[in-house]
Amino acid sequence: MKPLSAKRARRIVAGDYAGAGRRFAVCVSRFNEYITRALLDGCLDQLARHGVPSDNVDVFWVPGALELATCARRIVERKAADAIICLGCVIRGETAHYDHVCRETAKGIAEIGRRTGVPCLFGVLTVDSIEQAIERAGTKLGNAGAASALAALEMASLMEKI
Ligand code: INI
Repeated sequence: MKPLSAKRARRIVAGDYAGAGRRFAVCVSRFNEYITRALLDGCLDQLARHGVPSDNVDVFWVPGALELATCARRIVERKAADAIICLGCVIRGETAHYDHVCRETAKGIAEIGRRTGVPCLFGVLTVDSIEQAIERAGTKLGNAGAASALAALEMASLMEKI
């Protein structure tokens, strides 16, 4: 990232993507597992590419998106990670309580980050169809798991620098 002029601020701080020495936890939902496995794959690949050794990555499976925040909170309590990546997939066409699941999942995950200062990344697809999910799980619109891993790397670094 190009640094802004130092004259316009006392200091300018941004996280980097260096993963060596950092610990990450990934909480992943079994619901829509065909999709979430692809997100997990993209996430783990991105962490490895940025120097995070596999010994520093824990993966926790939960039943559905609504359980992601509960799992993340326990990880924070155990001081087991510098950042937590939550992966899931909620598909509107297949659930009557889509809005409720999306809202509560997003709120729960965001709250953990805000309350504890441990970055907690929202890598949950909220889509209208399985086709849209596939597009975001490693095909034409990238991989949301990989994108969340990058955000987690950046936030873990930033938290250390503040
Ligand atoms: N969980 C998901 O992760 N994705 C969904 O699309 C979904 N649907 O369709 O309802 C879903 N529901 C389960 C929910 O997350 C909880 O696991 C369940 O309600 C038990 O608390």
